[in-house]
Amino acid sequence: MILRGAVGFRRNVYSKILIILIILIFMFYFFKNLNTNVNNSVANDILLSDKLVDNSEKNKINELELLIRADLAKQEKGLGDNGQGADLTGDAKEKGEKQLATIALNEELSEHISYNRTPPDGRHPACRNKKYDLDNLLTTSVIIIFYNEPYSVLVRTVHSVLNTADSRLLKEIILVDDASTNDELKDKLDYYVKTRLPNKVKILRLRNRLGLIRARLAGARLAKADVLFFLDAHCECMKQWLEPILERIKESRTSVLVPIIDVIEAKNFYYSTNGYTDYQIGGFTWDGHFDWHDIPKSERERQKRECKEKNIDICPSYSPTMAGGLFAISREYFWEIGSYDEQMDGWGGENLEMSFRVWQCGGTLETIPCSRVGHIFRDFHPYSFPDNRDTHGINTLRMAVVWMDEYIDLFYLNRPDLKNHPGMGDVTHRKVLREKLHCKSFKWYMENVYPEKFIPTKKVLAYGRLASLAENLCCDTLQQNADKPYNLGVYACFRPEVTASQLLSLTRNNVLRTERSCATVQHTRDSSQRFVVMVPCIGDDEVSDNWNITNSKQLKHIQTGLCLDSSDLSTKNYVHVTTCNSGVKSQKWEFQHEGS
Ligand SMILES: [Mn+2]
Repeated sequence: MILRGAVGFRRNVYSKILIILIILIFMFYFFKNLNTNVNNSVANDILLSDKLVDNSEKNKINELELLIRADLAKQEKGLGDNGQGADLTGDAKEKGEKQLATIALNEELSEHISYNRTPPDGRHPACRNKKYDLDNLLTTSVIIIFYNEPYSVLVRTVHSVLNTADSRLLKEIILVDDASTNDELKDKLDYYVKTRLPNKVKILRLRNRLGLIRARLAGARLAKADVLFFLDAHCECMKQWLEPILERIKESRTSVLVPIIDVIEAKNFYYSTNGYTDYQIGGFTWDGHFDWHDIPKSERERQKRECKEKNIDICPSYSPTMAGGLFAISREYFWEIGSYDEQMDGWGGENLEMSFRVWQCGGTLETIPCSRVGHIFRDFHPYSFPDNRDTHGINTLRMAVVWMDEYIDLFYLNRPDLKNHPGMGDVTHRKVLREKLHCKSFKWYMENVYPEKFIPTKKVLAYGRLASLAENLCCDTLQQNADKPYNLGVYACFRPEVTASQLLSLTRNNVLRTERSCATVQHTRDSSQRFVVMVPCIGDDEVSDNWNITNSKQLKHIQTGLCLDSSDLSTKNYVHVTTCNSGVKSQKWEFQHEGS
């Protein structure tokens, strides 16, 4: 009984195990098949999207071929040649104007202009006489990132590179599609490249939008030439733009180079060359933006001492920063010096980060005047940023924390909103990089690379907001364009933090100024009331307008003897100077901080 019972029990267990095993095996095969089905359908997708596969695709190819032929038929021979601006008529004109308002670019006109239109030759005559040994120059990989770029503009950029770069110098053009959503940039572009362009043009398709910085890194990882040349997707290259750059990198491997960036107008595609010598170099503002400024005297002196060119106009110009869209760098050096901060999202800030890093870590940043590339400047940015984050601000914060040392306080003074910002993320690996490369301090950079840069809190008698004691009004730039003269205004005081628009300094040279503009007094016969006119300035020394704080807290313009006055003003008005009267409250002002 016991035995039989035990055998019966065991038999029962065996059969249960057997059933479970069968179920498991069944499930295993079921899911395995499911898996291969999934894989097969992915494989099918890939096959389907790969052109020139089977007969069912023929119709599609014919369709693409027709589209491309229609594009070519639309182009008007000679239109826009030699960089001329062009006009459309009728419906096309209207369409172009609408596009200018919505995407800040006349795409219709771009489609009427040949991919091969010629830019002007705006180079300095001394550049035209230069000879280059093409067989012994370095090679270059041109890397172009695009996100929903107008198709014809992108294709013209590629043609322009192919038309102007000697084949011995151009190893490849790598187009990186940062997950564009515009259909034209998919099959049609693939087909165009495959059927119309040489093999050295490659397209890398990113599955998800990575943003400019990581997309560039993806392109750079594929590149094989000696030099990486990053271009925006809306450029046209002038004759011999590559040669002087490649020559300079061969001579100085740690020089990061930018061409002169010419303006192509978004409304009529006019390529403007703006004279031979009248080019600008890069600076920055303390709120973390790039700006342009003239070549300072000290740099001209350096060129006279160090440049081997006979004509000083074509010497490389040291530039404190770069705009970032167009530059060339030795491929090896790009990786050695820390490529990019790959945790920077979207767009913005990476150009100042690279500029400071290159200078502080032993390289140089130079503008090469014999190399010129046209760039379409748009009035506004037509694309949204991923998740609508202020990537420019956060990227700039990451940069400032790693590279600016104690000068970061000036950044926070202009951008108090970014102090302790939770979106910054971790920058430890960039600080480690700075250590590893034995980079110099930001103080060194300021003193040696950009000594003419104004520091709002140093060598000043007072700084901060300049508040009226009569009303809740502070002097304010009203965010007017600092590239040209504007009238100083007043606005309700921002408290507790000062904002960039209310940040003024009175320097030890008695100059009243913002970071970029110096205060003068309007020239007028009517002396009773005059506006305060802010004019662009770099150094204090060349400014002939001086201001004093009097014992009764007036701000007195020395040359005219008039005093700053807030009477009859409301927010957003222009402030004025008038006859001094120490008894009126509207002439009493107070700076936020004493100078040091
Ligand atoms: Mn651009």
